[in-house]
Amino acid sequence: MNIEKYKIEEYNQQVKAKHTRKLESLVEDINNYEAILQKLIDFQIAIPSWALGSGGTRFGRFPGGGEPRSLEEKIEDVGLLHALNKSSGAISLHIPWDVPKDYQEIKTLAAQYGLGFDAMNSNTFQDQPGQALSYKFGSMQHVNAAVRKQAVQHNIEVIQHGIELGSKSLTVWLSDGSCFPGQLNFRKAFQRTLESLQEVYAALPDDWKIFVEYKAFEPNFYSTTVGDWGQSFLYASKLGPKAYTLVDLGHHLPNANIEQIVSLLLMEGKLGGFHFNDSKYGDDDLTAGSIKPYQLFLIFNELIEGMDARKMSHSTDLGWMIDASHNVKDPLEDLLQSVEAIMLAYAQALLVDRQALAAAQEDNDVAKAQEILQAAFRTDVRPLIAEARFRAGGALSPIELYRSLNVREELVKERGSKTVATGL
Ligand code: RM4
Ligand code: MN
Ligand code: MN
Repeated sequence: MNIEKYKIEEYNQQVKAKHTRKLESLVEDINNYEAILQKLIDFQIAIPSWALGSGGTRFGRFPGGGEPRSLEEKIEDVGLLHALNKSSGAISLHIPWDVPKDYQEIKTLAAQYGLGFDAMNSNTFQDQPGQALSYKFGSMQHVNAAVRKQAVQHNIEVIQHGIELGSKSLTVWLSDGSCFPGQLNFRKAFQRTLESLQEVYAALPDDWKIFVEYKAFEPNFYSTTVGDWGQSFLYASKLGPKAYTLVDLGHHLPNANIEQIVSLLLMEGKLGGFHFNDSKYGDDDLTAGSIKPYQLFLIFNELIEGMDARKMSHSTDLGWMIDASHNVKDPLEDLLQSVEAIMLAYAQALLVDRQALAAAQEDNDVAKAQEILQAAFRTDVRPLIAEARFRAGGALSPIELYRSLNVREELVKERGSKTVATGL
């Protein structure tokens, strides 16, 4: 399915007057309005290929129908999102769930929707049919060198797929760890993992980055071999300049100060990428900003502060991705909501009066510092995001248009109600 340009324009015409009214009163209070708007237009968030179908838990799965049956249909889905919001200009693939049959065809299709290929993701957390050796006791940390080799080889294959598609980065998330005390020698597990990662690093093209993702728990529940940002930072530092830490918002222990982690990683030049989602308890993979929007804003506040200090480009110097799972919502609606929440947090953080904040900090004026942050956070920037979308050719309200065009119903008609997308 395709959303024609004229349908977006028609819709925008209907709601334009109301939008303009709201925008005008907001713009009065914003100094560098045009510059902020351009930043919002430039900002793109990659969509994970594995989040286009219904997620599940170990208790069950309740698919809503019309799920993409192939890589082509996943690209089509991301194309729909991008047509509506103009902020989802890339797809992040997970191998072997998304092995392309014909690279050229896939590239052409993606280009038709204006999409690029973001980070490639490897998978050594599941055994695949026909796989020689099992990852039950880990992959890159495994006591058996042959298992480690298999995991390294898989990652090299993922890089090769990525090169063909024009991707520039590899995300490695390892589920390796232990479930019980005594199961593992922590030091040996670390060393083996490092050696395996070094082999993958050696196969990385010069203009590529490798992102080492960390996670505190699950599926291993006693220890994780890349368990927190300290361990990820250690691997990334030992690997070399092409290696970075990736922060997935759901991968911390409760109440972790993620904004502080982000700030220090940026200071060290080792923050590479992001997986956005939200959570109440753990790796819940909920819609970004649905539980702790203030935390999302505070993270963006540090991102902007840290990136500006290093003169980094907001839109291109870090890998921005969503990593989510949708058990009860239409995945496409959920992703539209996530992108919107990320854009809102970004816009609010752009509004922070940085000079005044720095002065309040130097003065130990705690109340003033809080006032400055909360003034930005409590600004309703929705019209600003809508305007950026409008100028880029997207819909003023993507979800409203998605619903009025009956996109999901159309997808169910085309694909059927019992389709299952590859992924988790
Ligand atoms: C993991 C992690 C990875 C993702 C998998 C599917 O929890 O977040 O980024 O590749 O889930
Ligand atoms: Mn992730
Ligand atoms: Mn996760």
